[in-house]
Amino acid sequence: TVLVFRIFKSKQYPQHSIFDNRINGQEPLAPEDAILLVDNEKIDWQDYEQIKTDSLRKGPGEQGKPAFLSSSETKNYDKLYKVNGFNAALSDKIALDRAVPDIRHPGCKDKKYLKNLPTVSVIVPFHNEHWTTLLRTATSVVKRSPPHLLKEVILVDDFSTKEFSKKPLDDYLAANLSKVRAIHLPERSGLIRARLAGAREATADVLIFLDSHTEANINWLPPLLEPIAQDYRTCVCPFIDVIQYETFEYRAQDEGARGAFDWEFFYKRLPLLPEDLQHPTEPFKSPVMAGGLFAISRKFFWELDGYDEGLDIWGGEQYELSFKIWQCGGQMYDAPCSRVGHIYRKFAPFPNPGKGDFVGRNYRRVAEVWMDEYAQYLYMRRPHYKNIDPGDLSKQKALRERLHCKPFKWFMENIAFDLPLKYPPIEPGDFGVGEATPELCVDSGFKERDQVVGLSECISDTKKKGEQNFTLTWHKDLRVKGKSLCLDVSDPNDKADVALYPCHGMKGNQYWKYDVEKQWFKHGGNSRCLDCDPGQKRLYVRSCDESSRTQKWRFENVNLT
Ligand code: UD2
Ligand code: MN
Repeated sequence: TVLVFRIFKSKQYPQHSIFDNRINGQEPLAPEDAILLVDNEKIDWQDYEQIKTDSLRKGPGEQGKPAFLSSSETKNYDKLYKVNGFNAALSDKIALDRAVPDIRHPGCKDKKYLKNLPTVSVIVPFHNEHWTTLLRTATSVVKRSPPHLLKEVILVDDFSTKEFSKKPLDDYLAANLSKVRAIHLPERSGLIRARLAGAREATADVLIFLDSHTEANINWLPPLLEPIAQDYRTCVCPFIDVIQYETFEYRAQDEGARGAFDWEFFYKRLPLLPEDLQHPTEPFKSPVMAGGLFAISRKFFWELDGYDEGLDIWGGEQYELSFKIWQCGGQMYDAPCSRVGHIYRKFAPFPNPGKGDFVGRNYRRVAEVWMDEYAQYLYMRRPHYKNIDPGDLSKQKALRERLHCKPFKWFMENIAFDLPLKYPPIEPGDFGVGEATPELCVDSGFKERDQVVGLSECISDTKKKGEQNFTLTWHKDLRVKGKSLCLDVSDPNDKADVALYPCHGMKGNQYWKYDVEKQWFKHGGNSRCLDCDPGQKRLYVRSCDESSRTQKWRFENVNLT
């Protein structure tokens, strides 16, 4: 193995050195000239014994299979649903340490990671989280983390009113989960200040934030930590899987996408880039995080001054931190081999805590501090934001100055370069795919195998018809969302039809390569391009032509669920 030298500027940040300042338990080096020897040996971190015992588990919800309540068990169903927004009665029936399915890309199983990884503090804010979903979060983290990497789990109780949140929780943790402790905030502080309170208590090299209704999947930690060990100014997000709110089934939401937003600040996703699809198990750059689940070095988090403390209750903090990371010298990645399940609730069960439009105010703060002239795109959709008083922003603006952070224009042009400025539309006619076909989208029209695919008017909110959601996967095929049908061209002739065929993942007739620059969808080995006749709403492939206006395609953003 090769030894590399790493030199940390520990004079400046002695308390935030990324690794504990010692090697193999020896006495810490003097912080002034700490030179850390890092062995770049890589190892297989997977816990094969646990994988094997987990594979044998049987019972409700085991292996992430959908579970159900029997008719005699539905007594508390309604009551618990109402206060949680998910089937909490069913959660109580499922083991806290249940086995989840290994749905990682097969290549993840062969991956090795640095032997020498930083330690972790996991921080989980919660407000009135249901007992068993909260404990399942903590249990899965402890169960699936190498013990010497996991220093602590801090549950931050944001002034919950449910009875177990105080002493019963503390007692349970003391008796069952020695690494997990709860801190109880004296007033409702919102998730942002709750995360900050947890981060201030945390002592490990890396902070990992999770929502209070999550489950860590197999070997989730090393893929999150390695990019940070290599460069401490890196934030890494896991893939977020779906724990279905009704059945607790554990499944993937898709095969990965780059995080983004529309100009009403709804979280949206952009397609992976061609180079990302080339390496499906490698971390890829993502413009913004979903918000709840990410790893960041403690040192970098505090260099960025954590979150803006003026952000209240819920919302907008994911944009604040993402913009800050990119604009102020960091980078953000999604790591496909790290997966964490999350319950996307059916509805939000919490009443507004009497704080008015806190989301609008949060958005205004983020826009004013970080988005420069691009803030107007937000205000165009939501003119009333301009009338909200954002409060004192001097601290945030001073930070931006002090860290010499880049302009938002840089972020838009270099990181979120494919985020359309016209999304969502202001005028109905604004909405479209491709320059020459401003109102037409590829539409598989609920057709079946072997049937030809065409174009139809893009679906707007008022016209809910058509089937226009596709996924470009790492197989480089284009799948109809939610089905295993792919866009397929078998005819080698000019203007060959595009038809639906079961996805085979073998490239060939189903191989599509998106050229970001030219906005072409190139098909198969013989390099034809996706083309159309807007008049006849026909779709076909033809030889690629730089001057054609009917060969330029754009992805509209795709909704999260
Ligand atoms: C998403 C994020 C969430 C956060 C939010 C925007 C994911 C999976 N989830 O919404 O983390 O970024 O967008 O702000 O990316 N909580 C408190 N105090 C409060 C309200 C919430 O502690 O006043 C806790 C809550 O118990 C949970 C976490 O904060 O653990 C996130 O809240 P959520 O689950 O309601 O947010 P979600 O998933 O809808
Ligand atoms: Mn959540």
